[in-house]
Amino acid sequence: VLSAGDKSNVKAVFGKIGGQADEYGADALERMFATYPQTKTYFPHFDLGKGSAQVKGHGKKVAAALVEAANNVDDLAGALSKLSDLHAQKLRVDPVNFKLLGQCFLVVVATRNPSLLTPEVHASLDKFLCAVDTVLTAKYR
Ligand code: ZNH
Repeated sequence: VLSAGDKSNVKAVFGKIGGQADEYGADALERMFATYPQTKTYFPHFDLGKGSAQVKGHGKKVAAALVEAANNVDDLAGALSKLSDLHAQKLRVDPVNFKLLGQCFLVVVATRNPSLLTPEVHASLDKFLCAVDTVLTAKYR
């Protein structure tokens, strides 16, 4: 459960990332595909080469979903309801992969904005990403 402090840390992170969220999203995906190649199996229809326009476009969508979630941190289930349906019913991404993307996102924040990711903020952002995972995989039955 995210405390009030976690919520304000998460909002502060996305506030700082601001207009660069798209790039963070694309970097996180690129890192996930490179570090955990098994995740590429969900994107057979994508060009996954470095600088791929498809990866950039997808990074933008993922980042927008995270921003939306951060803006609705008190109602993640509501904010992510459609995406939750999509991942459970259509995409059927194995839940383990969400942890991998979350790790990659944290590393991207750490490398692009080292001073931002204090241990406290790291913990809050990790909790937030886990809460997002939980919602996106909640309808798998
Ligand atoms: Zn996912 C899709 C988000 C994770 C896989 N996604 C998607 C989208 C979004 C997202 C927003 C778009 C939708 C529409 O279009 O409507 N994701 C997300 C998030 C997360 C995720 C937020 C976490 C955090 N995913 C994931 C993972 C995976 C995935 C982990 C694997 C690995 N997705 C996916 C796919 C898709 C998606 C495959 C589809 C793509 C295309 O376009 O085709």
